[in-house]
Amino acid sequence: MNRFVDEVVLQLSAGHGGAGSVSFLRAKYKPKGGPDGGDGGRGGDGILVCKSNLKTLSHLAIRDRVAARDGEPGAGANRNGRAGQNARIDVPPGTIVSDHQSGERRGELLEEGEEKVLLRGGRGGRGNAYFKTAHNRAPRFAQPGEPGEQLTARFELQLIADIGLLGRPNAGKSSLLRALTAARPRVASYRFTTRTPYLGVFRRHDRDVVLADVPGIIEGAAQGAGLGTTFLRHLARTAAIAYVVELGSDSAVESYRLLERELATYSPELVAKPRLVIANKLDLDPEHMELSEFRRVVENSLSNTRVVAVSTLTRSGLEDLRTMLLQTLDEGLER
Ligand SMILES: Nc1nc2c(ncn2[C@@H]2O[C@H](COP(=O)(O)OP(=O)(O)OP(=O)(O)O)[C@@H](O)[C@H]2O)c(=O)[nH]1
Ligand SMILES: [Mg+2]
Repeated sequence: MNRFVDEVVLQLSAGHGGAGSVSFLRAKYKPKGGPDGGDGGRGGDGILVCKSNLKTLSHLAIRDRVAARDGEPGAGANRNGRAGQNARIDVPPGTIVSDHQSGERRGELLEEGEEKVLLRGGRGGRGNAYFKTAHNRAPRFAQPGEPGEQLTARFELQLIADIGLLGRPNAGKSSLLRALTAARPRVASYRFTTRTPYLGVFRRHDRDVVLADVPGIIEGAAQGAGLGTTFLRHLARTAAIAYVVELGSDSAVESYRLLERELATYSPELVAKPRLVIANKLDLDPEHMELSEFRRVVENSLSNTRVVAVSTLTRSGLEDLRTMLLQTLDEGLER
């Protein structure tokens, strides 16, 4: 399954501990043998494992529960039960797991190979052999196993990118990702071509910069219009945001304001990140009439906001753009 899934709720349970055994040695000629009930085995843990070959949570969306195995009960002749097998749950880097009911964050996995025990299996119960004392040489009781931990877990994926591309549909975000990186998202002349986030990497001064192309946002996106704003979660980890507007239809200023507005409604933290403004489709504004006006408005409204003009069609301005993206990233990393 290749669907892009970035949110899943799953019922998770660790294994219960096995019960301790009540047993007495029964050997010929030894009618009153001592207690020999073994301990139960511990229940398996629920463990998260970070796997960088995974890019989405779609492999978890097809299940509704994951359970580790219970420990086996103890038995006579002091035999201890075997421990239950752990449940290992693979997740992509950038996964956050929280308690679905309380919202409490329970874990976050960022790097390949990282593991986290999310739920502990129950301890096995002691068998009756353990309870033998001078006063009670033949205990007729043993401990039950402890229950394993349970959790209704919410898995949320936040992609790991340095800079997010934010823009209205058709502004040319995917074209930019194609022009700057080896990523190959679809580009088309209709709105909402991109329906799921897409990552691309470019190299500059021996550093890798990861860009995230997310679906376009429209007026009212924060209230769910268009594809809504839930995919903006993938901008949460970025150090900076690049606003992409298109020249050529006299809508650049209005677009910019709309992006700011929708982003502010979604998350004040995202608006506060360092930003770069990319005016794309410069080829459609050959006299730079719209560009000059756009620059004037944007650079006046926020003193340290820079505007870079490019055309992915003619490839003009792309070198400057790479340099400025790196500068903006560094600004974000210094904070
Ligand atoms: N003239 C011109 N057209 C461009 C330029 N960049 C992109 N386009 C065109 O604009 C249209 C939209 O480009 P996309 O890259 O798909 O836009 P997007 O922002 O990813 O759009 P959504 O995925 O729908 O949000 C396509 O027809 C592109 O060919 C440019 O620099 N100049
Ligand atoms: Mg696109």
